[in-house]
Amino acid sequence: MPNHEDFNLLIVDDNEMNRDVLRRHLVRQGYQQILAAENGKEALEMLSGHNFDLILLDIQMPQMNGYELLAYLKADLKLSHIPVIMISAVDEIDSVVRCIEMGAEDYLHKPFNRVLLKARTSACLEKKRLRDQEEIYRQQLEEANKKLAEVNQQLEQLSKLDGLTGIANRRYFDDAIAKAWSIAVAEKQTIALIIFDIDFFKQFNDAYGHQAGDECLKQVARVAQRTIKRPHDVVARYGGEEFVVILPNTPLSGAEKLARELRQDVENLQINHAYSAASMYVTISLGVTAVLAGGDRGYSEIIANADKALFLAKQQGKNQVQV
Ligand code: GH3
Ligand code: MG
Ligand code: MG
Ligand code: MG
Repeated sequence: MPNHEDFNLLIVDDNEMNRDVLRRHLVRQGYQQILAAENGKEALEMLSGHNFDLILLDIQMPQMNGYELLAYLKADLKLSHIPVIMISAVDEIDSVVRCIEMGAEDYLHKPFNRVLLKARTSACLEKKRLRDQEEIYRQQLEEANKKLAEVNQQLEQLSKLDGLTGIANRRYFDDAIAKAWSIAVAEKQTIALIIFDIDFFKQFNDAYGHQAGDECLKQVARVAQRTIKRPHDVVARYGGEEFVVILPNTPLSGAEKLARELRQDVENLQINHAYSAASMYVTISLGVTAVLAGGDRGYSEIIANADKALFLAKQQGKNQVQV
């Protein structure tokens, strides 16, 4: 529970004696931060410079009266949350109803009963404190949810990257090929695919160790990313020592040219491989395919075709491109 002295109170009354009586009562109840205004206009000036927790508002005042000030407060987003207790000599039900309907928290008749004043003031302030606390929690919750969404997005992205090489993984590829295919169908474009696989990699691992094997995979992935550089192309680790490249809007001739470049770039890495029958360095075999998207064929067909071409490349002696 906060202390009474933490609350900021504003008395608005045109009668000096009324203001003093009210102030004295409130001070006796333990409130210390009490400001007073003579009319609505003066009150508004004070409101622009202070944060009040409660306003005790007279109705009949020259210039801006209590109704007018109340209406102004309730229409202002920055002020509407401040509770207002009307304190007035107007002893008519209509006036009470009007104030409550306009958003006043409570109503006290002058001359007021100090026990009633105490009870209503502290009830109002306690409600205000709880609402403020709720607002703080709500903001914290919103902040936490925002951070959670960011973390989830990062996790989602990480879950689509291959842990060893840092390039797209199989999951990413599965999404990407489906998207690229539907775009190709809509645009009536040719889509090409390259699947490649490191030659004699089992022997490489056996001879140089798994760590060297991992390092080799990383280098091959890096060089593939360097060679395949258009923004919509996707290089992914398909599994093990097998990689796949999606080339949207690319004819077979273009894909084949790229595949040959890639084969050369990997051999140029000059990763020694004494147990390869195809070269003195680590090499790859590549299968290339391209189809005009559309009709009733799906993208599984291009994957199967590229796989077949890769199989042929292995069969024909490895370290080569087949279509
Ligand atoms: P081919 O020339 O016909 O492709 O034969 P290969 O030996 O390359 O192919 P095989 O399928 O017989 O062996 C693939 C090897 O790749 C076996 C496996 O241990 C290795 N491999 C798969 N993933 C990883 C990896 O993440 N790290 C390492 N170091 N080796 C891997
Ligand atoms: Mg008055
Ligand atoms: Mg292999
Ligand atoms: Mg393989």
